[in-house]
Amino acid sequence: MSQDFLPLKGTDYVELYVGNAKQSALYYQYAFGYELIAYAGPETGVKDRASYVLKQDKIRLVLTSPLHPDGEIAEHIQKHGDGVKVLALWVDDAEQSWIETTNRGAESALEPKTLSDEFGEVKVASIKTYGETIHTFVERNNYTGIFLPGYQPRSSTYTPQPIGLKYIDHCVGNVALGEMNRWVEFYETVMGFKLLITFDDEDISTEYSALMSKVVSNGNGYVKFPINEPAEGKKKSQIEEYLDFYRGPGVQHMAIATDDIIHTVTELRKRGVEFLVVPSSYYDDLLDRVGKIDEDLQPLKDLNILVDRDDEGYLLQIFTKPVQDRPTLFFEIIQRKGAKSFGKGNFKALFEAIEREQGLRGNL
Ligand code: TYF
Ligand code: FE
Repeated sequence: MSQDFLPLKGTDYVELYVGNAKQSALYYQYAFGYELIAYAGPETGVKDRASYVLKQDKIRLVLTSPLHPDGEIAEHIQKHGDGVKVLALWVDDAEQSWIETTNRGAESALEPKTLSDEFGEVKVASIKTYGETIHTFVERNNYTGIFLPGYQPRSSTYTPQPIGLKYIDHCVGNVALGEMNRWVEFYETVMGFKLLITFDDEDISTEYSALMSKVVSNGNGYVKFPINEPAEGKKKSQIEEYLDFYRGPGVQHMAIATDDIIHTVTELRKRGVEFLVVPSSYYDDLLDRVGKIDEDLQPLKDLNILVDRDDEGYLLQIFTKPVQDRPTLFFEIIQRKGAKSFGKGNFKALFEAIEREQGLRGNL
C-alpha cells in the first residue's frame, strides 16, 4: 500500500462564525454541556474579533464574532448566518499537509505560519473546501498553552456537567446540484480520502425531497465527511432549502458521538434542545427490523431515538432541529454499537420528519 500523504490524527477543532459569540457560548455551555476553556479578543490583544473556545471530552468548538461591520467574518455572517467556517484537522506537519494538498490542486486559504507564545509553537495552514468553508491543518509541537497562541484560559462561573458528548463522528457538507462528485474527487485526489459509501436517489427519495450522498473517509477512518447534493424530487429537496438559506454550500450537520445516548438526549431535552420527531409507529416494528438490542424500547420511544443495524452491529441516532433561525446547521447525536454505517434504514422516517418541518416553514 502506498504511504498516506496526509496522515490525520483527528479533528482538532470546529470554528463557527456567529452573530453573538458571547451568547452562543452560553447556549453551547448551558444546553450541550460544553465547558468554556479559552478566549481571545481585545483583552488578549486581538482587536477585530472575540472567540470563545468550548470543550467536552475530545471536542473543541470555537465561536467567533466580529467586532466591526466590515471584514471577512462580518461578511460571512451577513451572507450565511451563523455557520461553520473551519473544520480543523490535527496533523504532525502542517506545512507538509499544505504542500501535499496544494500540489494536488487545493486552493490555499492561509500559507503555513507559526504561531508562538510562552507556551510553545503551533503551526497552521489552511486550504479551501466547498463554499466558504476551509480546512486548517494544526500542528501542535509540544504546545502546552490552553488552545492556540493568542488565546488565554477563561472559565465561566456556570460550570455545566458534561452530558456525554465525546468526539466528532462525522461532519456533513451540502453542495450544489451536480457538484457532489466533484467534491468527492477533491477529497480523494487532494486529500487522499477513500469513498466509503454511496447513497443514491433510490435509497433516499421520499415523497417530496430527494438527495444523493457519498461518504469519504481518511486512511485511519478518524475523519469522515459525507457530501450531500439535492436530487430531483416532486418538491423542493431539504438540501435545496439549506442552500437557499445558507446562500451556498456549507456544513449541514455535525454528528457527535456518545457512549450513552439515552442519558445524553435526556439531558439535552431537559435543557431545551429540540429534536426532530418521527411518528410513534416507527417503534411498532423496530425490533423486527433491527433485532435484539441492549436498550429498552420504551426510553428510546419516549426520547424519539432512532435505531439502525448493519453487518457489523447497530447504531442509535437522533437529530436536532436547526440550531439557528435559518434552516441550516443542525446536530446529530450518535451512539455506535459496532455499526460503521450512517443509519440508512432511518432515512425515510428521518427525511419525512425533516420535510414536515420544511412544510411548516413554507419551504416545500
Ligand atoms: O450523515 C448521514 O449520512 C446521516 C443521514 O440531510 C443524513 O446522518 C443524511 C442527510 C441528511 C440528514 C441526515
Ligand atoms: Fe450524519
